Amino acid sequence: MTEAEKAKRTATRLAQALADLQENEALQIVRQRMAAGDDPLQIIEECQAGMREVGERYAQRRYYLSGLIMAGDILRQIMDMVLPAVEQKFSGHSAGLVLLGTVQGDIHDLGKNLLMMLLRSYGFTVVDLGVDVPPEKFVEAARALKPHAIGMSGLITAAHASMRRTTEALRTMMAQDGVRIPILLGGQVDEQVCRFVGADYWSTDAMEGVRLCQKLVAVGE
Ligand code: B12
Repeated sequence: MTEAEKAKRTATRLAQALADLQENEALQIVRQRMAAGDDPLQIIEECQAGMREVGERYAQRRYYLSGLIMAGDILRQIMDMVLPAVEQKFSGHSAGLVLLGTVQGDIHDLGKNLLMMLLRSYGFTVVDLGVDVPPEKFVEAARALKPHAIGMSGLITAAHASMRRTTEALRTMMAQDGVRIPILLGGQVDEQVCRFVGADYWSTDAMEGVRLCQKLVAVGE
């Protein structure tokens, strides 16, 4: 077996172990790969594939809510192992300020937290409003902080309407205060959702979110 084939096989094993809720096996694979110096971002990407499969099984009623909870718990442990290894690229000065939150009605936060930790490891200052954040709270924080970007996360369908309400409230505040702050969406979103919400950008990839924020800060300065 070539090195590339071996790598692909262990990658599949990690996504599979997570999808099968095999906690010990998943953690063991990550431990071994971290010790072998594997790319932490690649590990995170494979975990996302495993989590998508968990979601599929839940939708097909092969898993119950307890399955989602277990998968979330395994992913949290994996993130704890992997994220400290993501290099501190720009230590010492802030690369920019980003305001983040999961919108009202939604409590999913693993993806948002991942984005937050990646942004921080790339030197950003992040203010995290948490989950189930009402539009007024986004507006209040954005008005006080004037961040370089505002990121909203949402994974359930109902989050789209919340994102739209929040965007409308933020646009009103920006018009009153004479500022223009880019609004980014993440989670279960796409181009159509972005248009419905009236946001500026969307991504389903935390690393792409970081690159986007870097570009926005560069443009804004
Ligand atoms: C784990 C999980 C849970 C956990 C969440 C734990 C936690 N602390 O977050 C728990 C058990 C709490 C949960 C609860 C529920 N869940 Co749930 N859950 C999932 C699951 C399996 C994985 C989500 C996840 O963490 N993925 C891994 C992370 C890393 O990926 P991510 O969130 O997409 O984030 C990535 C990117 O999107 C991006 N990103 C994320 N945010 C942002 C923000 C910005 C600005 C940017 C740029 C990028 C970005 O970065 C991340 C890394 O690249 C999904 C399945 C799926 N397909 O996603 C279902 C899923 C989202 N859940 C679902 C449902 C139905 C529920 C419940 C309603 C179940 C219930 N009956 O109570 C509740 C929701 C309650 C509520 N009001 O929010 C459905 C939603 C269906 C829908 N269309 O509405 C899904 C799709 C499962 C399914 N197929 O049915 N869930």
